[in-house]
Amino acid sequence: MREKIIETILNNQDEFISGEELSKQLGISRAAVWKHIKVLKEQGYNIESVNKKGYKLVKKPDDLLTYNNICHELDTNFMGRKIEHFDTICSTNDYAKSIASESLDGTIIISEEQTKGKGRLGRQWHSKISEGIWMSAILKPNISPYKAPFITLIAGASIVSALNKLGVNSQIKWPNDIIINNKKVAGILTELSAEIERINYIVLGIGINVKTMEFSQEISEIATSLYKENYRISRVDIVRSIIVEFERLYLDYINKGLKESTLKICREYSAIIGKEIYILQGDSKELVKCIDINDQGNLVIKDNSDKTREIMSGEVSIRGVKGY
Ligand code: BTX
Repeated sequence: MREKIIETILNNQDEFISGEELSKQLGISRAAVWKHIKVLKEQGYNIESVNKKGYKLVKKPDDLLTYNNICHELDTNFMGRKIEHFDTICSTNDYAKSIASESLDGTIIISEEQTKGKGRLGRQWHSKISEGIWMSAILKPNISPYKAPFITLIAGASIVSALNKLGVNSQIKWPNDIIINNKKVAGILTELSAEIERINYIVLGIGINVKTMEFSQEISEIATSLYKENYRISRVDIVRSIIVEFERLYLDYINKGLKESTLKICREYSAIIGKEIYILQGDSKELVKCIDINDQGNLVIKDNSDKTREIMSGEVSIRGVKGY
């Protein structure tokens, strides 16, 4: 409905359109028109409202995550060739899964808000309106299902690489968190639909806190945002940059089996290699030293009896000794 309101106001060109006229044309009440206009203003639309004249659009927001804003002269082969942008949705991952079978490889779903954003293992992901990037990509790689977890590492590598190119000093907390100053700024949720031999599709969900200044109490100690860390970067630039970085690393892996470029970034920007960390699994908590990320993308650790072990992503959660 909000897109229709924008279209109607735009069709009126430089003239004001009254609330009454809008409600007549769109078949909704004047109160509903007012509510939508309020949200549009919150989203950054500069809409002039003058008593007895109505509404006029002065400027569209540059930072809205629409197809036009993101894909203008974007240098990719298949990522983001189709983008669906929502004002609000339950979860971009859930929606992406519901349309994945009929969708093109590289389709991206983005929403300004998620009402049921998800983390791993059914955890909640806070996704307030226009404060972050809540997006999912539908991927259809021709690889064996066991190779799919590496795509989480590719996503992590492309996020830090994109952020660092935009001047943000961020790190990867293997396998699926991006952190700044020991706090979580982004998370990755990879979901797979597969048969024994082949992948039907992968939904790669990425959540990045961009503009949030105040987090709910439950996560205020562990979460941060780019704005909170004094990085005022446009969401559109971040998404564009991630898509480009991701496609490069992903095609290296899918088409040529190359992992080196991803692993190099994961090691170079690792927040945990060389440090003591806690490994959490169910109710158990073990203090170990993190040694490396090996060529399979698994974490290599030394436990307290000095034994070297390999940990696969998805098995565990990790906490730093200091901070998150
Ligand atoms: P995770 O399970 O590693 O992290 C979830 C945990 O992180 C929560 O239990 C909570 O403690 C904390 N948390 C929740 N919200 C936030 C937040 N906004 N910032 C920092 N910490 C938070 C990480 O799972 C994977 C998250 C993927 C989110 C994307 S958004 C687009 C896509 N759609 C969807 O439903 N999920 C993905």
